[in-house]
Amino acid sequence: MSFRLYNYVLSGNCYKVRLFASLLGVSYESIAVDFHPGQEHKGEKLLQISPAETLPIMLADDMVLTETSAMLGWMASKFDAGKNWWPVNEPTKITLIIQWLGFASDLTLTIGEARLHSMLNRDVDVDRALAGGKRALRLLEARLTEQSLRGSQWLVGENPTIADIACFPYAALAPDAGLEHDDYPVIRNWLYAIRSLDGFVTMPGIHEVHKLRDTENTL
Ligand SMILES: N[C@@H](CCC(=O)N[C@@H](CS)C(=O)NCC(=O)O)C(=O)O
Repeated sequence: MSFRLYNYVLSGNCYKVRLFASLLGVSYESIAVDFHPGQEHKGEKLLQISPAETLPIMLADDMVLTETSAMLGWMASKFDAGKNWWPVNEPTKITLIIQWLGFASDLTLTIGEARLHSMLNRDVDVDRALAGGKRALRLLEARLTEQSLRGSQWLVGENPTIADIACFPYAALAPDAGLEHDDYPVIRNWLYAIRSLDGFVTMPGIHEVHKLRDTENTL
């Protein structure tokens, strides 16, 4: 196995790693953690592995990783032979990708927090989280609009990169937090483009692109 992932099915951050592993065709060992209601990520067993009290946790190459940006960067460096997902030799792209990886953390702290409240009844400052989530969706819409005028569907350059993977889950899960996609047509196109990638996998709240025709039982 290439790495071990301490994983929770409803976590958008864990899903970033599951999705990227599937797009790269990489297999890994998944350990299910009872995040809710068990709070196992704060329990003795996991604190011995990582004191961060967050999921996911990745064990890879003797490292204990707790930041999904680092996990995606490591996976791309290790398994993407074409170097499109993390184009190390292109300084401008790498810089912009790092910027959008930072933005992905803002999505966790805004949409992710509001979603914890609406789905798991977590006590959070919902007004702050929702206001931040709306601001983040506006920024994302503006960036993707700018890119579409350049002829690209993706956040950086002309191909999907780890920036798209990092920002995708919480942008896609915004309706779970009470933020609908209606006002963001370019985000909707981008979500569709990611859901159409070969190797795409779902999580609860994010479904596959609809098949328009059942190919197995046609007339
Ligand atoms: N900085 C980490 C944060 C990961 C994170 O916030 N994970 C959430 C689950 S999606 C978590 O474990 N939160 C702890 C909690 O809410 O108790 C990253 O971006 O990867």
